[in-house]
Amino acid sequence: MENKVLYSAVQPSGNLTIGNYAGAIRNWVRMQSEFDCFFAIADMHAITVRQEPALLRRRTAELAALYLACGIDPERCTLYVQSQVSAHAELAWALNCITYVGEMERMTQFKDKSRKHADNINMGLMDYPVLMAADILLYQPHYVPVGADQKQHVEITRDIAIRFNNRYGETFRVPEPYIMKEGASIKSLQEPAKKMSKSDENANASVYLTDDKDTIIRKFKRAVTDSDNEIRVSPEKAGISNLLNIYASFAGCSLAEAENTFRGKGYGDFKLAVGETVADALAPVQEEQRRLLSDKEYLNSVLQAGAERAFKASRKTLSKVYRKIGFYRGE
Ligand code: ATP
Ligand code: LTN
Repeated sequence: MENKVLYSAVQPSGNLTIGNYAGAIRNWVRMQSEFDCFFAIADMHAITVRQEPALLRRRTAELAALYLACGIDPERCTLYVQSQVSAHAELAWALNCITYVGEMERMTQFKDKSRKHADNINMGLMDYPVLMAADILLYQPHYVPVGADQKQHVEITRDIAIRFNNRYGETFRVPEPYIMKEGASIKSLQEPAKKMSKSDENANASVYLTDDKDTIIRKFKRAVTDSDNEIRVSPEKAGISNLLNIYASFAGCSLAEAENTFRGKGYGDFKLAVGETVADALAPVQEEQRRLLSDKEYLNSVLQAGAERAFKASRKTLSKVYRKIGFYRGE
């Protein structure tokens, strides 16, 4: 029997955080033996907010190197850059024409980002979920692993797929979101009600994968906690709960084990231990990413092979869509 198909992507829109790592990339590595995986670098999504061109280019390479450094195997998976495969933009157009403006206006991320970028509420920002639906549906995946914040986008993808199938006949597989539990939502170190995000303006709120050990420890030492001194998971203790979650995720233990490890300890020692655990877990990945970035020839060859494979798979779906819609291809 053929393996089930899995699709996911990350935007090269900033320095990746430990949220992206624990909530996304690291889990994919575990899944590649079980599934046929497509992993994209979503540079077309990244330009829905302003990007400096040279930086976007550099971050795309860095993200590709990071995928590989984390253990994504380019022989087993299709790793590619979204803008190198034109079917994404093409399918997005077709899907735009069966998606309603009202649906897009109601998306949580659109509302958040419109508030944050009030001077640049462009069409792409609103259309973001449709492009994401196109990414996914082109490859007919069974599962789409994402962090909890992206679940709504996978749900709208399902709605769009079902709508298209109803209107034009069975065309797309309707994918399932695959939400990771441990590490599914890593919060900001400064405002633990918010998720940790690579575009946060406060550099102390996020731990970046490029941070060195001293920086990581310093950020954890400054993490917001509370005024009592109990180390346990509780809705009233958002800061401490977040640190326990991060620890569990990087030490590879359960939340209950993390609580046991630190029961009776002070906040200072706890924060130091979390910082050291994260820094030590990241060190080998950082080293390998640096090595790969100095070998651009290899990196480019991986991405080119990935784009070729993605091109073939995506054309198959796009041709089917164009036929169903009624685009003339010669009678
Ligand atoms: P931005 O700040 O640019 O919106 P982001 O940091 O939220 O970016 P995305 O590119 O939107 O990151 O997300 C990439 C992947 O990482 C997604 O699967 C997303 O759900 C996951 N992810 C992002 N932030 C976190 C987090 N704090 N905890 C767990 N997973 C996360
Ligand atoms: N919007 C996603 C990145 C993304 C994605 C996708 C994720 C773009 N296309 C397709 C899964 C499937 C995000 O994580 N911000």
